[in-house]
Order: sequence, then structure tokens, then C-alpha cells
Amino acid sequence: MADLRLIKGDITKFKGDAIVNAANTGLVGGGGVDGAIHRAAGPKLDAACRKLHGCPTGEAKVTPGFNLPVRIVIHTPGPIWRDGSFEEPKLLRNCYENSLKRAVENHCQSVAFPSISTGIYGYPLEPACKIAVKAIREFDAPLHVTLVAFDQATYDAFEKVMTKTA
Ligand code: AR6
Repeated sequence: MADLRLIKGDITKFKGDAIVNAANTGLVGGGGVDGAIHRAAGPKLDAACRKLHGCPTGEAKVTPGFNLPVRIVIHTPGPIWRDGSFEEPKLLRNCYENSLKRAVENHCQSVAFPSISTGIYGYPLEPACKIAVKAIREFDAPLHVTLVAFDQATYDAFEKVMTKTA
């Protein structure tokens, strides 16, 4: 079973095997955590992403970490929130599951996630945190998983779900 911890901070500072990027389907870089990861990794990350020819929502693809203190970056485009009836919950769960699969395939022991889809993509925080925690806890692999909350509201939402369902 994957073990789970929560920290507040900047995911680009995470030291371990892998970080997950809340990407877009073009893998062309953008704002939010994606922009921060690209800035910290350097321009080679953009070149590596372009060679992957995009990624469907809920899937996950891997690049090296370049200047980041991790070996690999796992890029996963989360669903854009519409009203919840466009398979957003299933697609968000897929993001976590497929990212964890890529981590295992790439022999990772530690992987950090941001809160996928809850920024620019507008997924409501509380249901998104529930899905994230459930998907990670149910994933059967010896992985150390860190959730990195950038802001206090995200930290509090994750903490609430983690204590309730511990
Ligand atoms: N470390 C950890 N979390 C962060 C960081 C950071 N350095 N910076 C922001 N966050 P978002 P999305 C948090 O918008 O909703 C991009 O343009 C942020 O506070 O980054 O999945 C992509 O290219 C929020 O809690 O991702 C896509 O087009 C969380 O990361 C689109 O945004 C996710 O917010 C993806 O939108």
C-alpha cells in the first residue's frame, strides 16, 4: 500500500524520485504549477514534452526532471471542471492512478503530487481532495507519496479528508 503525507510548499523544491505536473493535453506548458515546473526544470523540459505529442486527459506521460531535484516528471492533464457530469471524478481519479503507475514502472520510491485540476481547471477543492486521497490510499504499491499543497485552503482541505478517512 502507498503511504501518504501532506506538506505545504512548492513542489519544484521536492527532493525524491518524481513529481507530478498538473499539465494540459498539449503538454505545451502553461501557468500554475505547470509554469513553475517548467521554469525550474529549464528549457529542455519543454523540448522533451513536445516529443510526446500531447497526452489525453487522465493519462500520464514521463520526461526527465532536468534541473529539478527529481529524476522524472510525470505529466498528467486533469479534467476541466464543467458541472461534474462530464466524467470529471473518474478522469481525476485516472490522473492519480496513472501517475502512480508511471512512478512504479520507472522504479520510483517517492513521488509528490500537487492538487490536480483545483487551480485554473476549477475542480471544487473538497471533492477533488477526497478523490486524490482515496486513489492514492487504494493504490497497491510500496510508494512514499507526498501531497504538496501550495496554499492554506488546499492544505486544510487535504488535512480534513486525511484525518477523517485515516
Ligand atoms: N507547487 C505546488 N502546487 C502549486 C504550485 C507549486 N509550485 N503552483 C501552483 N500550485 P493549477 P490545474 C497549485 O492551476 O487546475 C496550467 O496552465 C495551485 O495552487 O496549476 O490542474 C496547465 O498547463 C493549485 O492548488 O493546475 C493547464 O492548462 C494546484 O497547484 C492548467 O493550468 C493546481 O493548480 C491545469 O490546471
